[in-house]
Amino acid sequence: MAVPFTTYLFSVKKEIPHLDDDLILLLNEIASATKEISGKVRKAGLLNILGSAGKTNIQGEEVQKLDELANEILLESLKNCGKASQVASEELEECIVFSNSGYAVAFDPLDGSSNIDVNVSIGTIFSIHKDSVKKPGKEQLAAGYVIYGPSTMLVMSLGKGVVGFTLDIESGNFLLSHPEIKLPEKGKIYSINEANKNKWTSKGLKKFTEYLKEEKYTLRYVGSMVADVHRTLFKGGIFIYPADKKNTNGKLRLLYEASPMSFLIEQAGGIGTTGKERILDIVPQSLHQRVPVIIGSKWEVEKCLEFMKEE
Ligand code: P6P
Repeated sequence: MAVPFTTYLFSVKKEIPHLDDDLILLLNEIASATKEISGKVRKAGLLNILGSAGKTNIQGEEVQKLDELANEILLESLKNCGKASQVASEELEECIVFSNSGYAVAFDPLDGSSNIDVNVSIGTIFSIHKDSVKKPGKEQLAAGYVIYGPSTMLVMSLGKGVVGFTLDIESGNFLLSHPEIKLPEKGKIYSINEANKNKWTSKGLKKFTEYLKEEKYTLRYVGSMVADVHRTLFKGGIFIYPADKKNTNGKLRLLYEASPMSFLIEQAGGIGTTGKERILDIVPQSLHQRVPVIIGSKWEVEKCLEFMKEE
């Protein structure tokens, strides 16, 4: 039988110095919280938890009922497990401090909420630091996401490569299904919301996407970062959410979207940049800071940077 999540964590403990029992407990808590979220997502239409919660969050975005529920499930789990000192959530204006000891966790409880009501893949993204969420992404101890797609998968890195687990409905366990996820050096897919093309602030980026079309690349854009990055991780290529005239720092948030996803992509052999700097080098200035995101296979990201430098 495939290795269960917790068994896997204990089996790699000796190879990963920072993976202590507390971090294993914390990761296990996050995994079980996302199992509960997965259950709710998969029968949302029967539980009257689809649609808007009738409020807007700190981002100025309309909160969906499932956003709120996922946030509550994660907060409750992280508080009760006693291994998180502070948490930051996309849905909360400020950090919540649980105690003065434990790990710092930043998460997007349900990313891609505009897709919830139309049954398209969404996900939970998490990032774990030693003691503060406001450290550069390169200091993450662990980062990952759970994608609620045709199957529920947990994809994670502890700083030594990327590994994937699939939720087995019968046993209720995340079982090891992808022991080593490696990003292809080059892909044939690019992922960007071309509807915003006339608002992009980089002319080089426009030329890059035109170049990809001449090179017969396919465009795939789900509109859930988790789904678009998951496909990029497995198929290669590039995912971009650039700066535009409306979102001058891009739309995606550093702490719980750009940074954990860049960590995974780099660990899988790719590159994560804003177009100007490595995402993992950025020292966060604010909790909900946004950054432009250009992540994916080395070949495409380096080619994109070449075009952006020419402008
Ligand atoms: P747009 C979802 O709302 C999200 O935060 C990410 O998951 C996704 O990549 C992006 O926004 C989509 O934004 O403007 O293309 O709809």
